[in-house]
This record gives sequence, structure tokens and C-alpha cells, in this order.
Amino acid sequence: METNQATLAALLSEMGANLADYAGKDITSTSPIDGQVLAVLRADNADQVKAKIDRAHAAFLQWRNVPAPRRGELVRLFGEELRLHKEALGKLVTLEAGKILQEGLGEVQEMIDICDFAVGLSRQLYGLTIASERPGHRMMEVWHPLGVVGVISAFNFPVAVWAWNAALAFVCGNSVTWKPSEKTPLTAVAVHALFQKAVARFGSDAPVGLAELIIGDREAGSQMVNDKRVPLVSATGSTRMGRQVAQDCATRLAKTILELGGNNAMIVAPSADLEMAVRAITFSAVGTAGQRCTTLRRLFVHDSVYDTLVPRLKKVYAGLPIGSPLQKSTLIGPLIDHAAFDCMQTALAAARAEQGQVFGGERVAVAGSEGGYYVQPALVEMPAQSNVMQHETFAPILYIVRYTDLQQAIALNNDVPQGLSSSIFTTDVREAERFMSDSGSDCGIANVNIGPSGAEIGGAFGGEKETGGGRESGSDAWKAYMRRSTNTINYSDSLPLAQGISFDI
Ligand code: UN1
Repeated sequence: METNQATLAALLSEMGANLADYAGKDITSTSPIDGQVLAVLRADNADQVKAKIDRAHAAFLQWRNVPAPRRGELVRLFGEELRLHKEALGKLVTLEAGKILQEGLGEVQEMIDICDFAVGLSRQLYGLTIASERPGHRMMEVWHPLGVVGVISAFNFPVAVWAWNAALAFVCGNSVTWKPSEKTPLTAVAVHALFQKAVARFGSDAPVGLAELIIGDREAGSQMVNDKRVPLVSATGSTRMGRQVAQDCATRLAKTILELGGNNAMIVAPSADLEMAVRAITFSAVGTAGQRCTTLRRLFVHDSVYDTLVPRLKKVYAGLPIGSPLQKSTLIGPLIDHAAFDCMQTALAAARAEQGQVFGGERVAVAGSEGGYYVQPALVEMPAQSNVMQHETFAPILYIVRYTDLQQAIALNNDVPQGLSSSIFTTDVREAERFMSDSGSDCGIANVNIGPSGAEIGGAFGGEKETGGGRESGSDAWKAYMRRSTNTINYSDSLPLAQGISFDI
């Protein structure tokens, strides 16, 4: 505890974050590494949440008038702060979320990448010109800032998810209020401090309140979701939470970007490069201790390669280095908490009851980290895609099912309530194309010869069905953060009506 707390203090001070500003008794940040308390913070009460949204709204009214390329300059400066403090923030992610150092750094790199993307975007918020049916008329489409964007983020990507949303929101002319997971408030405090450093360098045209951090529980989040000055809520987390956000926003007809549960599959076809498949399966099934929304959870293996692939996987799984994520050699860090461990054990018991053969899955003792929940990642051979496989369990459990026919495997890929990510390993171009075709995978992400996790920020990120349907990050995801205005301009000296209607007065 002493060591982690000393590390925490050093990291926060390097990033210019002052924990005294947040000290309190409401929200406890616990390190999953050893289960020890890192800090206790105060929660914002209803008045404080309201004041933050007030400030964010006032900031929006100014920020929308700052030219977009200038807005991009602020995001560029923020990207510089992230580059300078990548090690510190990455390590703090490790300390508070339990990711291994490589993945903590990777998460900060995703923030840097989206900043770069957003800076370019700040000069490319393109609209269309449209042919008018009337003589002497011009039609065009213009994108305008939207307002305060409310962001709800989860513990497993405690800093990158905010950045995907915020970097786009800022260049689009919006302000942002952020309600991070109660499990990871410290990383949010650090990011907020780094953003304020960028604001200080930027100058006075960045209004106070451009970025507001709301520390609190579900109630604080709910207050933000229900505030009519927040036209867009972007929420990442459980399907249960997302359903509530969707209902609340629907009541006031606000927009949402929902990034909810995933139940991602991979098909390993007869022609697959099995060496590559083993590496991709392992990274996507056990990386982040199975706690990514893109984690590989279901594996469909063709009958002809099953007996080669599955024993190889078991061999790799048996040798995985499990331990403190601060140790360079570790590949599997802890689960976030005791509750996550219980969910994993419940799912494994259900799998056994459904005739699953479980390999691994037990708790692993790590010396010096007795309070942490470390597990041996589980491989579960299932006779069929049964009930337990319909659910996302946020832990490293990989269910394996044999298949004989590609159409059947694609049907299994799609036969779950979630629709985030999917992949196929094949060197047969016909199979690859079928998997990505209109009658192929129904997910937001469909990959060939890579796993379902670890997406780059340049593509639109999100999924269908219970995953929520929203898209964040690259491509044209920025459009969700703006409002579209269609303008028709008459530069003639007559007033012809559309559809040829005659209306003489
Ligand atoms: C998440 O787990 O919430 O594709 C997001 C990936 C990461 C994002 C994961 N870029 O795995």
C-alpha cells in the first residue's frame, strides 16, 4: 500500500493534478493490483453537478464562435501534453485499472492518436452542396456545434474513451461534461489536469467550463443524462446502464452514442494460418484480463483444425505470465475487483452445467498482491452455443465450439444479442468475402486474419443490436457531435416553389 500510494502521489504531481482539491469520503479508488485503497474522493452533490453543467453550457456559447481550426489548436496542445506525460498516465492506468504497463501506454497512445485525427478534422468539417431543382437557387448543408456533450466512461478504458469523445467534441465546437466510472476517478482527475495545462497554454479564448469533470455515482450520471442542456450523451458500459440512458434521453428526445456490451467471436477456417491464429486468439481473449468490450469470447473452430488448434491454445494458456501488471514480464493482470471474480465463477459454473469442459479459470495467488483477484484465463470447450454464451461475462473466458460449415459458423457468430466485433481466420478469399458481405457478420467490426480487439482510432468504432448502435472515433463519427443545417439560397429575382407548386396571390 505504501509503495502504491507513493507512486500515485509522484504520478499525480508530475501531471499537475492536486488530489487535495478532490479529497472527501464518498468515492473510493482501490487498486486492483492488491485491493488496497489508493484514495478517497468527494462526490459532487446535485447543486455542484448543476453548476458544472451551467459552466459547460456557458462555455459552449462562446466556444462555438471560435473558428474550428483554432479549436483544433487546443486539441493539438492537449496531444502534446499527453505525449509528454504518456509514461505517467499509462502507469496511473495500470495502478487504478490493473492493466499491464504495455496496455496502459497503449491506451494513452489511443488518446494521442485521436487528438491527431481531431486536429486534421478541425479543417475538414465538410458539408455538401446539393443541386437545387429551382432556377437561381443553391442548396447546401452546414455542420454546426451541438452543445454540451455528456460523456460516461467505464473502468476498463478509463481515459481513452473520454478522449475519443472529447477530442471530436471540442473541434466540433462543443463543451464536455465527463462522469467517469466510480472505480477509476484518479485517472480522470489526471486527464483533467493535463487538459487544463493545454488550456493554460492555449490562451483566453478557451472558456472556463469547456471541460468539466463530475465525480460521483450513478445519481450524478443520471442528473447529467437528464439535463436538457445536454443534447448528446455518449455512454460506454453495460447494456443495463445503456438501456437506462437510452430511455432517459428518449424521454427528452436527446441524442445518444451508446457503446455497450460485446460478445465477440472468431471463426477459424480450414485454411487459417494457425500460428497467427493462436497469437491473435490469445491477445484478444486474455489481453486486459478479458475486460475489453472487444474481448474475444466465442471461438468457432472448423472440425478439420480443431484437434490441432485447441491443444496448442491450452499449451499457450498454461504458460501465460500472470501477476502484478507493474511487472514488465506480466501479460495477465488482475480482474478489477472481487465482484468480477464472482461473475467469472458463476459463468464457469453455468458452462459446466451446460456440458462445458473447463480448462483453467481458478484464482491465482500472487505474492505481495494477496488482495488482488488474479485468475488463470479459462478455455471452455462447449458442445454447442448454449445459454451461457449469450451473455457477456467481463472476464477471460473463451468458449470454443466446433463447426463444419461456414454458413453455420456465421449464423452462430450472429446468434447473440450483442453485435460489436467479429473476425475470421482464413486464407480463402471467398470465405473472407462471405464473412464481410451483406449476409456475413452482423457486427460493427468484421476483421480478417486479426482478432476482434485492438481497433485503430481511424475507423468508426461501435456495434449493432444490444451494443447500442453508436459510433465513436474515426471515419465520419464526428457528425454525431454536430447538428446539420440545410440551407437553400435564392439568388434570382423570382420565387419559384419546389415541386412546381403554383401559389399566386
Ligand atoms: C472498450 O473496451 O471499451 O478495440 C474499447 C479495442 C480498443 C477499444 C476497446 N481500441 O480493443
